Amino acid sequence: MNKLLFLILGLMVQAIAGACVPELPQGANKKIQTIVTPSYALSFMTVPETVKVGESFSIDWAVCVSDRSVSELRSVSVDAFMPEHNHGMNDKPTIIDKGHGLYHADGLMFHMSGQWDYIFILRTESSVARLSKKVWLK
Ligand SMILES: [Cu+2]
Repeated sequence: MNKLLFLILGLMVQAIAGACVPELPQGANKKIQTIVTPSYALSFMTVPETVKVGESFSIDWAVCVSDRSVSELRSVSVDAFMPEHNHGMNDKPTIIDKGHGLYHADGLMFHMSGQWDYIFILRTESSVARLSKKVWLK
């Protein structure tokens, strides 16, 4: 998506929902995806940008908390699921908490073509939120 349009849309979403804006250092990566809920906002990018069936990839993401009533995040992880087949990935990714709401995961792989859901799991002491985004692979 055009960077300026993305920025404008981001500001509109922020204005409407009072959402925070996660700051993900994107470097040369052009494909940032964002998930916004009333409590959280999350931006992520895959490395490589285009994920292919049977090829291992990494994800970098940033999370921020919009709803001040939500207590501090204890852990954030990522997983992926194929809802049509009711299965996940073959291996668990390795997740690194880089601090300041930034995370990195290695070792993800979509082993089949079709629809997958990225699922980010955000845990506080008293709650678990699952933020998901669909992706289709040929
Ligand atoms: Cu499957």
